[in-house]
Amino acid sequence: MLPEGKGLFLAMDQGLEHGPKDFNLKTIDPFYVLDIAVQGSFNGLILQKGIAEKYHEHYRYKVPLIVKLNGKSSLAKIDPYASQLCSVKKAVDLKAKAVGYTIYLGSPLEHQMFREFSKIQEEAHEYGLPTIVWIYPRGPFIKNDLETDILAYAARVGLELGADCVKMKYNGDAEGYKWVIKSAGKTKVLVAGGEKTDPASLLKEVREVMQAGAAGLAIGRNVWQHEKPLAITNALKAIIFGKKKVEDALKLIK
Ligand code: FBP
Repeated sequence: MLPEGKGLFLAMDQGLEHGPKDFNLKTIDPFYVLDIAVQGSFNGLILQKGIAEKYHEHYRYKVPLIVKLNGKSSLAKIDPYASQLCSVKKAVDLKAKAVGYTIYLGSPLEHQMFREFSKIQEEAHEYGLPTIVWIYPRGPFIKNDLETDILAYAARVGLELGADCVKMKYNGDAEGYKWVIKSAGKTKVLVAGGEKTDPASLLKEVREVMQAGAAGLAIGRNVWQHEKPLAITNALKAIIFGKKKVEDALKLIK
C-alpha cells in the first residue's frame, strides 16, 4: 500500500460527505475521477461501497481500492458521528486492499466510533487488510481542531487504537507538525487535501508535511477539481517520492 513507505491516494467520497457543491457536470460522473486514479497510477482509490460496487470494472486490478466503511452527510447538524455503512467482509468481497474509518475525536459520540473501529481493526487485520483512520477532532468540545497539540493528540489516539495509517489535516505549522507525526509513532500519517487551493500553496504544504515526516497524502478535490488533474498528480508525486522543491514541481503543471 505504501511503496518506499510513502503513498498518494485519491479520495472520492465527497458526494456523501459534502453533496453536489464539490462537483460540476464533468466531475459528478464517477468515471471521470476513476479515470484519473487509473491514469495517475495512484497508490490507492478511496470509495464508499456504492461506487466501488457499481463501477468496479473501471478500476479493479488497475488501482488498489480502499473502502471507506463509515460516513455521514453534511445535512444533519448534530453531534459528529459517522455510522458504519459497510462491513469488512463486504470490503474484502470488493477486493479492497485496505479499509478506512472516520473518528471524530472529542465528539460526544466518540465512544461509539472507538467501539466500532476497534472491532473493524481486529477483523481487518484477520483478513490482512491495513486500516486508515480519518481522525478529525470535531464537535462542541473542540475549540480549535487545527491546534498542534490537538492534532498530536489525534495522531497518538490513532496509534493507540491500532490504526496502520491516520489521515489528518495540516495546520500550516511546519515545525509543530514534526511533533504531530512523532506522536503517531509507527502509525503512518497521511495528510488530507482540503478545499481546492492554488497549486503553489498546495505544493508548499505538501513539501512541509513530507519534511515533517508524513507518509504522503490522501487527497481529493485539489486533484479532480483541477483543470489538469494528471499534471497536479505528477507535481505531487515529484514532491512526495522525488523530494523535489516546490519550484521544480510547479514546472510540471505549467
Ligand atoms: P479532500 O482532499 O477533497 O479534502 O478529501 C479528503 C477528505 O478526507 C475526504 O475523504 C472526505 O470526503 C472529506 O475530506 C471530509 O472532509 P470534512 O470532514 O472536513 O468535510
